[in-house]
Amino acid sequence: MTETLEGTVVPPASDVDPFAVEVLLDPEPLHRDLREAGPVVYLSRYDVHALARYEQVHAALVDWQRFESGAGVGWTNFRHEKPWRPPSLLLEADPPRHDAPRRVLREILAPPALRRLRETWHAAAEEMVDRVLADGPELDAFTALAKAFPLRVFPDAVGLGPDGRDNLLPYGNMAFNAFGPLNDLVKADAHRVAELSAWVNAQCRREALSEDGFGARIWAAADRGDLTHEQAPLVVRSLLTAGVDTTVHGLSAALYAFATHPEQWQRLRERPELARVAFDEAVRWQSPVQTFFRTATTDVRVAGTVIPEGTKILMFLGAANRDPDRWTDPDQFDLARDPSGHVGFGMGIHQCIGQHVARLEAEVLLTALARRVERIELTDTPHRHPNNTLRSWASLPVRVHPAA
Ligand code: OVM
Repeated sequence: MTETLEGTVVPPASDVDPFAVEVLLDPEPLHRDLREAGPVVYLSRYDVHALARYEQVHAALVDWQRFESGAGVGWTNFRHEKPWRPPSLLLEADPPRHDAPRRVLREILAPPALRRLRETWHAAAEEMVDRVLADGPELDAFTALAKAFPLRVFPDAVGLGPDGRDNLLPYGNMAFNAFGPLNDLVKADAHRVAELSAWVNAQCRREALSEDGFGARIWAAADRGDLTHEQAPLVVRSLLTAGVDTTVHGLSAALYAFATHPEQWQRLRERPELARVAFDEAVRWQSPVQTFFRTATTDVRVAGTVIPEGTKILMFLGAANRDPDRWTDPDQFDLARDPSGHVGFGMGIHQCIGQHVARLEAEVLLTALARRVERIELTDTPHRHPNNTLRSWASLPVRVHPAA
């Protein structure tokens, strides 16, 4: 860091590519380097400023006035480039436009509204775990549990029809890749953009949705005048974009954590009420959503560095969640810690609106497993699936030891 006469700090520069496949598959070394380099690092390859320390990431997340989302939360700057799809009314909007959609969806996904799902989801988890265990002790926990469970319960809760549900994960994978630069991961999806978008958009129509799901509630809010009828399908689209891959890879993170920390699994078995905290700790430890961008609405001074108006800022949520200045033994997955304050769900006005849905999925699945399984161990190297934004998985081969 160099201090100029005016007290303005020239940040360290790096030509590293945070979206290179090797980095995406193993991001922790880069996170450490960026945290240690300084509170702000200039990434020359993408002409953005990066924040990797908890203090600065947290401060940027809660300062929506100076760190806007409306120019997109990916690398693409909507002020200059056309977004790949109409911007999200939640994720890619700022107050006041952001507020009505946020209020409507928050109500629909709030804990009281989820109570009616608990019984059904609990039963679904018990049934799935019984069936998986009946198939023998060796399984791919990614495919058989982490991926299967959200797909079993969430699309029904939204009110989707039975056809084409296998488009959900590819669509989410594409949407999360699209926050990164136009690299090979984005290009690999390009041939499916039109087809997958058409399917998702069709599911957002009122006629495509059952009468008792989250989707129908969004349309009912439009009938009440809380939203316009033009906004309703876009809010449904947010559920379908942000609600599937995130939980799949978040549950994977939790299962991976327990497969590699048997003493923590023991603790969960003794106190199953820790399931929710365990999930949050897994989200802190792995940060399924690794990064998001913001755009400076004015020349913003961060720890002495001036980030120019209109430029992008890359926030490393995963690095902040393991910042040793904020967390004791940050690399340890530990149910005894209080993970609250982690930025794995973001922070501030855009903080994950579906987090209660995700926690409920995790709670019912982990408690069903904890009752029946004494130990989970890896039988082979788990495989990651590279994505520009998601810390995602391809396989999680394990052996489970059924409880007596
Ligand atoms: C959205 C949305 C919200 C959060 C994450 C996300 C693809 C999308 O509103 O569409 O990731």
